[in-house]
Amino acid sequence: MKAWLSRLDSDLAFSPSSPEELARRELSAALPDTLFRLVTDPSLGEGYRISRESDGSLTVSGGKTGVLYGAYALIRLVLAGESIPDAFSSAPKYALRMINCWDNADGTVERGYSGRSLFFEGGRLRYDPVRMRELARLLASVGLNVLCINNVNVHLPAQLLLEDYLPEAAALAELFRPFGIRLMFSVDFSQPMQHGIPTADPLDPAVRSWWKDTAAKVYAAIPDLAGFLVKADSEGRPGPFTYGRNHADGANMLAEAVRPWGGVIVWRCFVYNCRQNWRDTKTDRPKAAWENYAFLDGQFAGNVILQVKHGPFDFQVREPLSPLLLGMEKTNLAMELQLAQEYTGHQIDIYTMIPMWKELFSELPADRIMSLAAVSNLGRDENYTGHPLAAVNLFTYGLLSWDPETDAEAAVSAWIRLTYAFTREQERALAALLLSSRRTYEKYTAPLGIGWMITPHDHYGPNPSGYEYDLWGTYHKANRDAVGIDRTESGTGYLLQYPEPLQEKYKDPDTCPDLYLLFFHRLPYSFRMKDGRTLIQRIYDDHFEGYEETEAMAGVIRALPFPEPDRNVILSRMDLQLHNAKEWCDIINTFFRRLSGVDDARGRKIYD
Ligand code: GCV
Repeated sequence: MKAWLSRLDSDLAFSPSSPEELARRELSAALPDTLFRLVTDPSLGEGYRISRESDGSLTVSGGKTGVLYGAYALIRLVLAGESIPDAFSSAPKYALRMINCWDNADGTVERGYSGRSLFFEGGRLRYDPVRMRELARLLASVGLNVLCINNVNVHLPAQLLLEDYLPEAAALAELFRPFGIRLMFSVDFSQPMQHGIPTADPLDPAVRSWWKDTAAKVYAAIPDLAGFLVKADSEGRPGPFTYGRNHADGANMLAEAVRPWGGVIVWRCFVYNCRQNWRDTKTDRPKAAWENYAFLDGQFAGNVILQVKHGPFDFQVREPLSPLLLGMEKTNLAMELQLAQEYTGHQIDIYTMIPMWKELFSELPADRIMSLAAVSNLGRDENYTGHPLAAVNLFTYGLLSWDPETDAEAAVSAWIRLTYAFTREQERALAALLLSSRRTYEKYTAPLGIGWMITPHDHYGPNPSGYEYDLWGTYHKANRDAVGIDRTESGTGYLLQYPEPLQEKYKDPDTCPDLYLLFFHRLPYSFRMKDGRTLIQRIYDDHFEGYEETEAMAGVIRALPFPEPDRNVILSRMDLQLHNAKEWCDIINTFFRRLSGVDDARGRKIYD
């Protein structure tokens, strides 16, 4: 058993028949000296209640899966060396707590940094059942309950999950079921066209009945399938626009097909013009999701969930909350996060996400979303996440999707305690490092919310103008005088998509929080920041600081007694991160120095 359950030594060679049986076996192994009783109380649903009886025994009550979540909550406490309170209870805030894998049938993983797919190889479903149970246990131990196993970019033959490989997919679903985890499949909107139907028009009767028949067959094999995940009209994927239909037409057609079986359609809102002409100053990519969906509010079926990326671009280090998440009050919404470190260091650089997620939640009204999704950072590497420290993101994502009030520091410390046998001082040092790692990465990469200075396509390492004359709509327009995009009313108008008080928060460059400054404003290098520094000096300072902080981080990492094999992986990746931070620092500072002609006020080395 790996990651944070490495000290849970119970045997996973058995195949549990139900969450209750699993809970019983897990508790007996982890708390061998404690008497406990499991009580199934359907009224508790996924929630649980734990109480200590007068004889010292523990009663764990919960719904069908609630008992399992209760058991894992207890086990987490015990493994972390915490005392067990006399009574406590909990229930998840979000109904669907999803992991979206971008795994392809050929065994590759799009934006995967932890090895090949855990589920596919050679065009087929192929997996190690013991590892699957290990994975299921990791996910269940932090309350995650939906696993979408295939890429939203559905490539042949992955789409055959619904057809040729359905029996294998059903066997996989059975394996995950006792862990309270339901599978979900990404589907290709044009799939009926592979069956002699000349169109995928969502209003076409033949298309509608193909999806209904297919859903009936799929649900006969996997009655508890969570539903289908759809990327439509996005980055070349097929969708309703081809037929002059909108996304409510498309999503509702699929929703009708899965409704009899209790399924949902999770419909992604990552729709924008990915063939933009960089000369066109009217189109502003962050506006796209709102423009494509806001007017459809209230028109989606009850079993459709719109899944919106947390920011209006695409998982950059810093983006404001997507206005779509604030706007669609009559629609079921899920927020999409990305555990895979696509733009945030490829699981080479240390980047702990929970501080960022907490910022997002602080701006999201309490009941606005009903589910959470995260792009997986999992793969076939021994440790599942490539970098052992990247597991903290999966762990804390689970806790946060159960309870968004989860405290960042407490969650990170709990992960450390479960994963490593450290002293309190070592634990504090690692927690401080992890909690500040996102800010450090932010400092040595693109400045002040501008994003996109990363190497195109691969998305690791600096290339400040790499996307500048490309077709993806991701421009910073740095010239010798200024940098950034004016997205206020006087510019692209993106800011107008926000309600108050957010418009007020961002609209004036003198009061806009520094870290979002260049996301919302185009400013001269001589602009005075709130602390009196010029913008250009702040860019230089941040980059030097980011590198210095990475050097300090390396010192802490090297001194910590990580066990093997983690130590070796962590140290070698730390060296790569140091190199990356140096490249970013020097290249970005040189880029701006060459453009602006302004020297560093502190006389540090910036290359000519
Ligand atoms: C799955 C970005 C990524 C793509 C990803 C896409 C998406 O564009 O670079 O790899 O495709 O987002 O979220 O659909």
